[in-house]
Amino acid sequence: TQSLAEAFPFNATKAGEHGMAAGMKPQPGATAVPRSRLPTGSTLSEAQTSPKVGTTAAAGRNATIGALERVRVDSTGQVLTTNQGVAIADNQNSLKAGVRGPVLLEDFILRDKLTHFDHERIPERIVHARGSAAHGYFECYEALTELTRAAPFQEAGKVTPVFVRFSTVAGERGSKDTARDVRGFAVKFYTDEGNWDLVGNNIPVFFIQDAMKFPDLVHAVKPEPHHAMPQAASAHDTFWDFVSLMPESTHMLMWAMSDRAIPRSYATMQGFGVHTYRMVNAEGDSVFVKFHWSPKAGTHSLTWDEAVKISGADPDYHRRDLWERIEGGAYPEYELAIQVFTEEQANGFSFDVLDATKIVPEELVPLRPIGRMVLNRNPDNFFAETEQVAYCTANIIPGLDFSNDPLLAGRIHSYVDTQISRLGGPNFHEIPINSPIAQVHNNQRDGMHRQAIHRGRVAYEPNSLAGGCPFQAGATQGFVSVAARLQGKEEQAKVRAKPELFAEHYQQATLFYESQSPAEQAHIAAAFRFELSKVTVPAIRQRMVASLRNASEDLAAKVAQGLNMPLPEPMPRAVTDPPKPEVTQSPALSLLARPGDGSIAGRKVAILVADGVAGAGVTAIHEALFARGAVPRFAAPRIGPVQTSDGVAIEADVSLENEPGFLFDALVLPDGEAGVDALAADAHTFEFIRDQYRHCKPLLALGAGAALLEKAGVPSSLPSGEPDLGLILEADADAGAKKFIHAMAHHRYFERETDPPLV
Ligand code: HDE
Repeated sequence: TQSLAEAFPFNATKAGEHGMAAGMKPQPGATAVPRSRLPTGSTLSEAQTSPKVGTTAAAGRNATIGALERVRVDSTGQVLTTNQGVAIADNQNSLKAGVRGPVLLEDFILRDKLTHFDHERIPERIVHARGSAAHGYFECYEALTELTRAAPFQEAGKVTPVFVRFSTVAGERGSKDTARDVRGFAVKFYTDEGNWDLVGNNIPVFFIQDAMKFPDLVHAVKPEPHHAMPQAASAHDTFWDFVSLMPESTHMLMWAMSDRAIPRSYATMQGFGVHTYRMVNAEGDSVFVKFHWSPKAGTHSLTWDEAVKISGADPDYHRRDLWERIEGGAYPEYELAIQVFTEEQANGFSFDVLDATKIVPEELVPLRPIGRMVLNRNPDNFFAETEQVAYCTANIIPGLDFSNDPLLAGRIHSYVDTQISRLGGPNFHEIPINSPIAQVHNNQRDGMHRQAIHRGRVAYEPNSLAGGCPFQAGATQGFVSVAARLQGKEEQAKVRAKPELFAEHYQQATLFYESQSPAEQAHIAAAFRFELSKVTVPAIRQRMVASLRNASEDLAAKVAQGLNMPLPEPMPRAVTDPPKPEVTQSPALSLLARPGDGSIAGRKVAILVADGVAGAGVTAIHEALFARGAVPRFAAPRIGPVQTSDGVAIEADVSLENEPGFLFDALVLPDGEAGVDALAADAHTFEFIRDQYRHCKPLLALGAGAALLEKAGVPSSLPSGEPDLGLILEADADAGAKKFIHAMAHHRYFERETDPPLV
């Protein structure tokens, strides 16, 4: 018998065709950085043995693992096949009539491959297209049976698996992570009684009050239709044209121009349900609730200059951070809290709780913590899970219900509607990431891509032929809507109108601005200045500043000054004598109110090194940071081994050009004259230092390293003359590490900031 190689001499073996490289197996554990230096499971440099590169999923406390196991594919040791399972002998050459002849139509193997490829893309989400997600669990602190019969809250310690997707709103699927934008915070709870989706944002209010206006808002913020610019940005005419004509946006604009819109990490931002929802107990009694997620790591954001630079160097900044935190074991964690109030209380508030442009201040109704959520497993496959997941505000379970918020009503319709076209038909609930753990039994049948194989001849209810199954659950088990009261004749008439309190647009915008720290207020003014300076039509700028005068004269004056324009007359108000607000200062609205647990886990630190540095000191710092779960990295002019003056072995895992300084949360400068001179010969060093300083991050200079600070023009004290607590000069590495770790827990040193920046 003839061998294949003899039968097809022109069809060389695979290894031969690709050269020797294809025949070489990757070396297990071959990474640039010694594994001992990376957090366990880190993907900073992926080991070949990593569960992410291989085919075995990482372990995690997550009941969805079992359900997804059925559809996991492990190709280890398997041959290539077509989609019909036919083994493919040759995956390199199409079938031709002769070696130099035409390709034959009968090549079903080529057509199978190309046809599938041609249809690999699905439409992206119309908003929130760019996102990243993770698996995890929600754990309830105590039974909430007095408030709700919802499954996740029925006993202390009850664990419910979740899948959480974070997103930006305006940008397309491939856009940058660090745009100034609202972040989506969507949680799918796979509860025992069906899926509950809490589809929230990282900002507790919204731009508009009624779903009727949503397509207009989105059209205004998306790239302008004639030239499709700008991508992932609100700093353009159409957005500001729309919002300046929509005074109800003012409160949301305060949040969107604040540092909330440029979070440091998905692990350091809050999440909010936004709308008022209801909790319903087993007796059918209901209360209003607002949902709040607060990160255990505290709320921290970027500075604008930093966000702009990061978007160039690492557009995947937040996606990478989320992935690496989970791979490294620094699991993002959030506490869930509710604000509970009755309908009667709500009727007495100075604002309407059905108005999504209003918060319920924490000082008016305190937060009650009810559980925690931990994200501990990365998806196996981005498309199958993160892209195909379908969240929907209509997905609620017994024990929860909606309020009459008109924005929420539109959402209850919109999500399923958009998903039917995005995911190709009405059966997307069967895609593994969307299917509930609770079993699905109903008489819905057929449609595109049906997976379930329903047996029997009965597809209707009531029936006797199937013994009446599946049967109605009844009020004790099934979902029952709260019989919401309709109050008086006026509410019962059909109207296109809004409640009176919806017309007051400024008091909570004022509350937000006045509750910020001076640094945060300065950032808000600078953000308005930046965004409006990109607007080309002066009338839009004037209208916006005129509107801001109703929220804050201080802010309006700063913005007008920043835009070099006279202060316009205030915009006429719809309501001149609004009810007195209950709260005029809400410290909880400042990001500084939630500093976190003091941990530095997951934070990235650059340790600059070059040939000639003193190795022992920087190695000691590296170890101290690593021991606390931070991610220290040696950055040198070139990657690879560094010749230290004391012979301590150091391997640089990043270079000054491939990971610029603004990608790090903190910076260490080494001791050792020769090494310091080598660093000073590379101008990247000074960019590193200046960016770290300008972005108000902690810096540690060991011994001779202090000379670099001076050369970079970094002042040794604050503009006020006070000492700069984020700037640490130390000869001794152990003492330096201690002070530095303490300084990192404080995050940022905004006292350094001047406008314009001096460094
Ligand atoms: Fe959404 N929104 N939205 N939205 N939204 C979508 O659903 C919509 C609103 C939010 O990670 C879309 O499947 C309308 C508020 C998140 O997959 C779409 C209105 C809040 C996500 C849609 C709103 C949100 C979406 C796009 C006004 C915070 C991403 C694709 C009535 C509480 C979920 C899709 C994910 C996604 C409609 C307003 C949050 C088009 C009509 C308010 C986090 O259906």
